[in-house]
Amino acid sequence: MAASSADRDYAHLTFGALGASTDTLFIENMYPLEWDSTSLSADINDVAPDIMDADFLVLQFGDNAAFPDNADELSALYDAISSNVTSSTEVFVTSTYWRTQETDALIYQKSSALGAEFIFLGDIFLTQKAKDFPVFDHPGVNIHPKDHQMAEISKRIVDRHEAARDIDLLEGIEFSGTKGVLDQGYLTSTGVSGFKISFEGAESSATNALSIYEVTVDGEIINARILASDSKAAEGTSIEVTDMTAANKIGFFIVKGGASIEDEFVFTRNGTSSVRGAVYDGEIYHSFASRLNADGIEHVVTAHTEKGFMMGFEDTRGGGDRDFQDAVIYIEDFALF
Ligand SMILES: [Ca+2]
Ligand SMILES: [Ca+2]
Repeated sequence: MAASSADRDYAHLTFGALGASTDTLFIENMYPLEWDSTSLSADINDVAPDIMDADFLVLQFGDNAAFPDNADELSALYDAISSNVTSSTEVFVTSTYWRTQETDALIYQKSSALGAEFIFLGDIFLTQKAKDFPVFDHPGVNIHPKDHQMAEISKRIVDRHEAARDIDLLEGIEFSGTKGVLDQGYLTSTGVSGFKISFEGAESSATNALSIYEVTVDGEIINARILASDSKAAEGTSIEVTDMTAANKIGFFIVKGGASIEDEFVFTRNGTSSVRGAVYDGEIYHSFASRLNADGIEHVVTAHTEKGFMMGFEDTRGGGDRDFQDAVIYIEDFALF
């Protein structure tokens, strides 16, 4: 950590944003336990009373753990802490900062088992060079999160705290939580591995095709493909998606009225599309950015759940009943993107 002063580290910023006194803030640097469990029991015993008393707990481990060599140590660390967490504590677990996918997959599992909110940080360091402050001579220190990145980490924790914790999408019931895609930075392909999309129950008078595309680093939308021509009919099934180009971002869209998996959708940067060469004038709603939607509003909600990364779509122009339950999918193994 390399904030310019203690009050600019993310712990102090988060406590300030929550209106909590920093007198009640307890910070413990436990990084040696990420690779060495020798003193695990004794060290956990030392902090156990503070963990058990905490109203708000943030766990950030993994950047110092080699994978797979230290997977057992990292796993044991989470388990030891988890055994001291009570149900009255609001728990947040962050990904690695320097984005280690296999480690993140393990952390995500531990986070789910703990019932914690998982917060992805792995895209923040990519912005670091452009917003470096302060600058340190030592390169090892310099790559740690500094003031701007600390503020971003804190913002993500506070935003998640304020977002609805339990997402329950119900037919015809307006969804009142946070809309849009959480952790879009996580929806990025490494090109080395696929992921699985499961279709869940959804209710709508319309048939909705569920579809995916990639967004290149230059912002071009490419490789759009229909995954299910009728997401309702696909309920209970899943599909594997592979062969995405590394570093491309991933967006989903629904085509109201359905579409054939043989249809070819071509998007321009502003989201207009053509199908089989003709301009498509039906309704399409995108997860990637609300500006791509004809009505300019969000048509998707997302949440990290035990079943994977959930995504729910609203299929009515202008929002309709805003139940975001007109096409629902879970993205599994997304930690391996
Ligand atoms: Ca709806
Ligand atoms: Ca609905």
